[in-house]
Amino acid sequence: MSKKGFIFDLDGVIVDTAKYHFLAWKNLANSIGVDFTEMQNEQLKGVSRADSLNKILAWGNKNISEDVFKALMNRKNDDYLNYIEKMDASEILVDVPRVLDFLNDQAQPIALGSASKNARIILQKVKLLKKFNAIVDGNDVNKAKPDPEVFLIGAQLLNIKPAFCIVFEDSVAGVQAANSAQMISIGIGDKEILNEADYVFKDFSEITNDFLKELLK
Ligand code: B16
Ligand code: MG
Repeated sequence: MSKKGFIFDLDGVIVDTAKYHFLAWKNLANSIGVDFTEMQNEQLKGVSRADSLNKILAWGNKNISEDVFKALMNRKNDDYLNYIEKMDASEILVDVPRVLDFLNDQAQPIALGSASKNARIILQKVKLLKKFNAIVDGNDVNKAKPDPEVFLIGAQLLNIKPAFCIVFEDSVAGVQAANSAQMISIGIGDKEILNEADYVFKDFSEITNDFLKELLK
């Protein structure tokens, strides 16, 4: 059995924090007179905080100064942090612990590759931080997904060549990032939406230990 590098996205793969991002962005957008729907929230998945605010401002035709922009980003994040403060292990998505434990048991290196600057706090809250050999989050990257930077840094930290890495992602931009890093991409979600991925599963309950063993060959 060979050593591979397994890289997990956070939001939409390990936990569903999209619902908290939605509430915090909606509060913020509405407070500046901009409508914000769940459909629009879909377009912010995997997108950085600053790029998300830029999209919301564009949807509402708003022009603001740099100082106000920073203040709005901080306000959204404070609100978001209040929501994730209450998170616990019950919010881990189905069968994620089984897959992480299986890979840990096989001594396979595991990294997190997330756009979120709050990734460490969230992993701590749901008590999964210790399962990861490396964490790459929004604080470590200059270029957002679909740029492969986040996953390439992950591979480097795990000391595994990109071609031997496997990425689990729920966003189109994330799947594209994994593909341009020359990694195997596994989409978690809808086959139609994630059609650029090498494999797609609805969730981890569909990913058997036998499938994981195949990836290790
Ligand atoms: P933060 P992921 C992403 O996480 C979210 O999908 C995206 O909606 C969010 O804007 C981004 O993190 C930044 O999050 O404001 O906490 O830094 O899917 O890359 O794990
Ligand atoms: Mg995601």
